[in-house]
Amino acid sequence: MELMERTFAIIKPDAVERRLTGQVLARIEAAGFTVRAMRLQHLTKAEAEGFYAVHRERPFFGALTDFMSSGPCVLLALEAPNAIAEWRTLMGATDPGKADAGTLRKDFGSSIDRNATHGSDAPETAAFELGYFFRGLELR
Ligand code: FUP
Repeated sequence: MELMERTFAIIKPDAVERRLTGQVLARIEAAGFTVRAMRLQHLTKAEAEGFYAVHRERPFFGALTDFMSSGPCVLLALEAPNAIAEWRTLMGATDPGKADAGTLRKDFGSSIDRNATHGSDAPETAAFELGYFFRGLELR
């Protein structure tokens, strides 16, 4: 049996504002992911800073956390075999200009700092990010 895995995903404020939520969710489900938890949430600046704490020394940290707290996000727990890597493949490269054809960031992202979606990059970050936003009861 294939080993199921969970990852944490965000439909970012740029995509929600442009009313792309439904299209992104359709692509998620068509690709075989099961949505295990989902919530619309307008992050505070402090919540965005906590989420991206690993990037706090980077020059783009202020702009990134301003953007992530600029409007509502859709927060998601996605499940599939090899979900972490599969979700990153479906998203495409961080910079939409470098993302492969058919990826979400290619199709829906505008720039490296408005790139439509987020996904955990490793099992440890998936565990942190899922726990940061979802309670155990929401993730059964
Ligand atoms: P990713 O894992 O693909 O989301 O990319 P990173 O962890 O490298 O970056 C996290 C977020 O920081 C990106 F989604 C967008 C933002 N970012 C910038 O705004 N400028 C940069 O030069 C790099 C990343």
